[in-house]
Amino acid sequence: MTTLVRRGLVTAAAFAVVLTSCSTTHAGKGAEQGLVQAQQQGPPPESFTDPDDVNLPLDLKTLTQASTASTITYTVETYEPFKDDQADFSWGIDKNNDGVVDDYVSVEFESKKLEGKFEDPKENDLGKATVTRTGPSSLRVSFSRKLIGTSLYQYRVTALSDLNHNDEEDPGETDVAPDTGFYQHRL
Ligand SMILES: [Ca+2]
Ligand SMILES: [Ca+2]
Ligand SMILES: [Ca+2]
Repeated sequence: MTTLVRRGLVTAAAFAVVLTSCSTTHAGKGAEQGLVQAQQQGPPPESFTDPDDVNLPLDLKTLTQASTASTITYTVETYEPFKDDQADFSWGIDKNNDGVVDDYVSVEFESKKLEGKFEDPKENDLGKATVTRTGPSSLRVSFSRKLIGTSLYQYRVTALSDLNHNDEEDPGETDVAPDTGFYQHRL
């Protein structure tokens, strides 16, 4: 009887050890996978809504931001559909959060196609940005995270409807989001 109980105890103990080691292994793997996924995917994407507030072809509606370990991606959606040759968007990036825009991500129609750029305020080209149409009233632009270099920055978005076709941003031709300040983006 004593032996049986002991054996039973031993068996139970051994079983417990197996269970523990199993669950430890699983937890470790899960945590590792979670970490790798977090590194690849970054923080969850965020979405912002701008009001239907200008009487222009490009009226900003929804802006999103997302990031991975290597790439930052924005999308823009307007209230009305726009053609490629009407597209003129820029994301003014404030890298050091001092309220002054340092660089721009721009999407414009140039050489008969949509072109994305990462440039400084003097329009010096600092890197490329990849543009994709995602719908009749939306597009996506992505660029290397190295071009920003910090883990927290802010930006604001401008849509330009060049009503007088002078390739300049004139009063009454833009919709800006957010209406005041910046969107924060933590990478
Ligand atoms: Ca708007
Ligand atoms: Ca700045
Ligand atoms: Ca103009």
